[in-house]
Amino acid sequence: EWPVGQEATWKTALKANDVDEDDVQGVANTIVRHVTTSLARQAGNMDTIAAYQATALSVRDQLIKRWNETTSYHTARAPKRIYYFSIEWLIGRSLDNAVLNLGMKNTYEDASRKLGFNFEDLLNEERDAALGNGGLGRLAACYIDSMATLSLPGWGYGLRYNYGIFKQMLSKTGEQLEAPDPWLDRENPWEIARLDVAYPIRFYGNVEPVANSDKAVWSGGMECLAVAYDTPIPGYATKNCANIRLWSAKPVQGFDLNSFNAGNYEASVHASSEVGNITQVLYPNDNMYQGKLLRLQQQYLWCSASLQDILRRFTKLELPWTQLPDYICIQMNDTHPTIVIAELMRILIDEEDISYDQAWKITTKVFAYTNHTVLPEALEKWEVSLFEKLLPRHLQIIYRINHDFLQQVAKRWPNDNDRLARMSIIEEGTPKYVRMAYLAIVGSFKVNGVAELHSQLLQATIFKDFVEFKGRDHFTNVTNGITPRRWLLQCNPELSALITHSLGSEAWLTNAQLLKNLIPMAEQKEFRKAFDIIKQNNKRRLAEVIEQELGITLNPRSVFAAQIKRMHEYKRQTLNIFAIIHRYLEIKKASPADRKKIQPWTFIFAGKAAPGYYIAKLVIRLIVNVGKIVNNDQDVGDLLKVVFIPDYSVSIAEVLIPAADISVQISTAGTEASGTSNMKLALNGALLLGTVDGANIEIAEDAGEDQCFMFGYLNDQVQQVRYNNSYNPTPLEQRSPELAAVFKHIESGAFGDAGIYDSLLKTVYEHDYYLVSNDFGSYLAAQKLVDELWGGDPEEWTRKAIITSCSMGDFSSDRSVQDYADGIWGVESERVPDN
Ligand code: CR6
Repeated sequence: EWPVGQEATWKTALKANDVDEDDVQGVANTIVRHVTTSLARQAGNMDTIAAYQATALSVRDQLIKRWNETTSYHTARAPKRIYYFSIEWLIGRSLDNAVLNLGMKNTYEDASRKLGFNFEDLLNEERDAALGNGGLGRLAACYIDSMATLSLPGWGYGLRYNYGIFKQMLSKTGEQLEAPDPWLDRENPWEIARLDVAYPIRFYGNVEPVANSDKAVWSGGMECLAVAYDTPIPGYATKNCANIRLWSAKPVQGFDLNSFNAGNYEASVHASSEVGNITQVLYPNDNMYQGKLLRLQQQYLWCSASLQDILRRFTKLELPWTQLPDYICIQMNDTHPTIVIAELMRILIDEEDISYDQAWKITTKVFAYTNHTVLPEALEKWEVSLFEKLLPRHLQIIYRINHDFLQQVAKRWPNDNDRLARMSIIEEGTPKYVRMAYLAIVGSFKVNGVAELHSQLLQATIFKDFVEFKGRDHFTNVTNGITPRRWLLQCNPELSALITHSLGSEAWLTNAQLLKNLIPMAEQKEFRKAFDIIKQNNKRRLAEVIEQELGITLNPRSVFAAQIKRMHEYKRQTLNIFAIIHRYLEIKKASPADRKKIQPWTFIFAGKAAPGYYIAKLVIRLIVNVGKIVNNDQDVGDLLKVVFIPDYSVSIAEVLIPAADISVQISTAGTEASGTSNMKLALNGALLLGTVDGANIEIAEDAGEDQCFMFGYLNDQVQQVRYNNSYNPTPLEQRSPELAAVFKHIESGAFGDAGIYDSLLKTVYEHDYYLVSNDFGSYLAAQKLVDELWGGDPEEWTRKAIITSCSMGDFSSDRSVQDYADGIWGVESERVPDN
């Protein structure tokens, strides 16, 4: 057991480092030790930043210990493991979450108080780890939390971008400005650099076939290294600790001195800095594909390094390759990692001497693919010429995969050339493209969508041919989920305490289904009162932040309606802001007596627009400028406020979500695959004001439609309405006189020079692809119902809020991850024994 030295010495030393969960002095000792050693400061010279850093390092020690125990346990047991490949990890802050999951929040609060610091202040020193755009990246973060909590043997793999999602600022005229997010400028206490875990990655180069075999030799080109950085992720109420392994690109030693740039020192240094570029920055697009070479380099570096890492772990078991699928499963979060399919084929064939057919049998049992969108502009297709230049061997393999695949299709449907063209992994034409989603389907054993409607749509539309070919069983649904640890326990401590108190235990934190036992409490006045006071407190807390940061005074008695998500035409922030202008015009028209009957609203927006997305940026500008007018109009007073909170982030969401009364989820039916802010808001007691789309449908089913305000055209009507908008257009005045009046007001220059918003309004005047004008009337009608309930029956409102919140058990990411584990991954819990 003890490889070197004395067992007794080792044991004493290991014990000396242990800190009991409730040992306040012990925790304080570790914090001070980190100040004076790790941070090289004098104990007296400790500001809040240093206190945060030392505290984080102290927590990290705890995590690493658990991480080590988990790793040894899993190595010894050698279970099947799940690897979650995601190009985005939108983690946010870690300190609060970590101490909560460790069950040590009180201990850390006490220890920091005794050292002269307020724990809350320390939490606010932390920068968000914002290595993601929106829902997809945050989903990965919720799933790794659940994997750890369910004690599943699994890791996440991703990229360690030096710059996360850009920082959003607003100009004086309300335009979005983007600044870099150098989140690693300050030491990142949550990561462990593993400079010894590094893999070579090749780009470009030449391929030589090997005679009489399926093999080829890929050589030359550019080589670099992918170096591992680990972020331990603690489970809740388990010792298990998962890991996110992120890769950073580094030049390989002695880079190119011989072959590439012989004798040219400066050029070789330049080339090595080019390598560093690969993991510089996260691409800031959400639901939008952009075929950049550097992005493909990112994808390949990430996939190749992760796969090499996984295979190294597998080879230690000394098992035949045919058993690989019994030991590993790789879940592809969208198509971004699809190249990993060709990479596994390449390694098995070219490096492990396995025949093509055998390699394909193994490969297709390893991968599963999650699709996250049906929007055509988001589907990845790489230009063949670019692909061939960067990854020549992989393109050959993909051609072979496609050839074999199309032969099978042709056998089943002889002489159906249209079908072959539709299904080909290679899209013919000039230029040619590699369709990554098709490669992902063909190379996987299971494909899933992320909400019921979305999964149905996939099977009925963009993947229809593949359902016919592969069979229904190849496709399934796993509705998204969110972690109740971050999205209730951490962000809403008062409501969590009420729930724990009322249920008499904390078991709901690992079994969210228990929440429904509280539904009957909605009928009790006392409980409603307690629930309502908490909502008021959360609203006041948000109002204070907004007052401080933006100088806007909110009325906490107004309906807080939150639309917080990426700016996108399909999400229809437009519908919301146009309805706000309509409401403003109504207030202006009303007599002072009538104004008294109008219900007060606060509309809160937050979200980033992709830097190149002109229309989405124009919507931000409109929202900000409407806010400036409305918020300062004496006639309006407290009745209407419009707030755009800049630089939306996970940590801002944690303050916003508990304070919302209404959750605005108004995408055109059939466009939002799932949505996840809808789940977070509902869990925190916001009523759903939404369209019949994505996971809204399942939320309304579980909460009960009585609890929700649903409106708008249904998915199966959208095609027809859209067709009419384009081909039998009627004037806007006829489609919606209210919206026409709103447009007139905007065009009068009420919110900035006439003309600025013309291109935005034009999208509705013409085509109106997202049905803004068609759904406008029913959106106003739905808001009217909200008004009536808010003004008419506040007790009933609170009752609905309680029922909504307590009906969200199904939307815990524990349920989603367990569904994946049982239905797709075939992995089981491997819980580290308590002692
Ligand atoms: N943009 C979907 O649009 C879904 C998440 C997570 C999205 C959103 O409805 O909730 O994924 N899709 O499944 C993509 O990123 C492609 C998203 O976040």
